[in-house]
Amino acid sequence: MSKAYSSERHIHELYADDPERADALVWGRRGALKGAALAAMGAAVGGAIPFAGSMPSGTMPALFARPAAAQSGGAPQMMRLEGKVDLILLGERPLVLETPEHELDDAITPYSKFFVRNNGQTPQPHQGDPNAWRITVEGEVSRPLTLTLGELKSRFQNVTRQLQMECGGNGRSFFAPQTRGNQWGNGAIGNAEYVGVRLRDVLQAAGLGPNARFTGHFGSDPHLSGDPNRQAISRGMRIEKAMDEDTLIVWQMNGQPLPHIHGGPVRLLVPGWPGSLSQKWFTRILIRPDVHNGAGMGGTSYRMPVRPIVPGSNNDGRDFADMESMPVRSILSSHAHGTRLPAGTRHLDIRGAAWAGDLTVRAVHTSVDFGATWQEMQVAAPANRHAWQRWQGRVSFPTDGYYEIWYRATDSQGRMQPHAPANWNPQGYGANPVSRIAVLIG
Ligand SMILES: Nc1nc2c(c(=O)[nH]1)N[C@H]1C(S)=C(S)[C@@H](COP(=O)(O)O)O[C@H]1N2
Ligand SMILES: [Mo]
Repeated sequence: MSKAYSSERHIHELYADDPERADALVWGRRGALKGAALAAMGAAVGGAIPFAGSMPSGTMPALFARPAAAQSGGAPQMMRLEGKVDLILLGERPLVLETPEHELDDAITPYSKFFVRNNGQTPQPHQGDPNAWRITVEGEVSRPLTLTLGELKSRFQNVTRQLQMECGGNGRSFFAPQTRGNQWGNGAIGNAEYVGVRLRDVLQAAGLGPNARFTGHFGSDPHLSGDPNRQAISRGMRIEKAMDEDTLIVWQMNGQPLPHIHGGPVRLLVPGWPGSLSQKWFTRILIRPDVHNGAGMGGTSYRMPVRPIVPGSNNDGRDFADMESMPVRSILSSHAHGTRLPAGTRHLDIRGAAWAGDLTVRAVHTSVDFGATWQEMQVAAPANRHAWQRWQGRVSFPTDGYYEIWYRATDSQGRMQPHAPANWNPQGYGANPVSRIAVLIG
């Protein structure tokens, strides 16, 4: 919470230590916020709560909600890689860096603000001519191929696309009970402009056999243990997604050679599906008759319950299904959580982005009265299929005080971000609840 304001300590601390007890004290048994509790909460958030009357019972003010990235309840730890802004450090080994949501304010995410997710060691940067980098295509093909980057560039049609790539675990921190893995907020997303070739064109050159039904992806990054016989990550997908015109092998990001940390010289870019499919330091694709069995496949990895399971329960994931198109999500990028505005501010122009896996976003709505009323924002068309969509609009505040801006998107099939994350699963995929930021006026 950069730009956050301080507030009376005791309720704040109570929320940090024991949110359930704090909630019970504030809301009491009848779940109505009034009298002394209302005054206490107002004091704690640093201002009156004009729409307290429409706060759903049991709602923890956004200001007290555990900062997504703070594993231990404290302020998130930041890290600055060369050429990047401060990103939220979720893990050092392997290196995992989340973009603060309000930094995702560019239509095209620059290198400096692009999240980083490694599963293994960061490999040594490729030495020498990048055009000599080789990839192989093998398995259920009639002509196994080895192609240099130079050949990829010259033999196949080069395409330029803006594509969104989102970690399968984006939003994981919103699950309760907490699930294992990096506690992402909404910032494991980037929308960059890539140059590459269609994986489809390369697979057609290799000639898909009659049993070509799935892919397996390989990269050159060493396993965390250093064991050369183990993969850092090696995921795969249905052949239909490999043949999608937006699934690319890319070497350029935002007009520059693909940066090393993002998989340069060459990576896969599989937009709209879990980011783990977008193999960095890409060396090999195996075409298979059956589902791939590499690291990150099977069990509960990137797999979701088909029938809901009891939150917090153990499950080996045998009956789960591989996660494919990512669910609808929105971010608010114009203002940080905890923003303080001058007394008398009555309107605020806000903006952000929204996306929905393979689908598009039909609408984005915001609420400043805890979801009692919603207002439709303007949503731009995507630059191309699989690019995110920017949204903007104006919200109004009747008086000074503590507000929350809630925001939620609806996809082209009418599915909306839920009020609480649905379909709890052991590794915390697909949490896309309505998001909110706290704003204090005066
Ligand atoms: N070779 C390799 N590719 C990889 C990974 C990895 O650890 N190694 N991480 C995957 C995951 S889980 C994600 S979300 C994206 C992150 O890409 P980025 O670091 O460029 O943001 O890369 C994917 N590709
Ligand atoms: Mo990921």
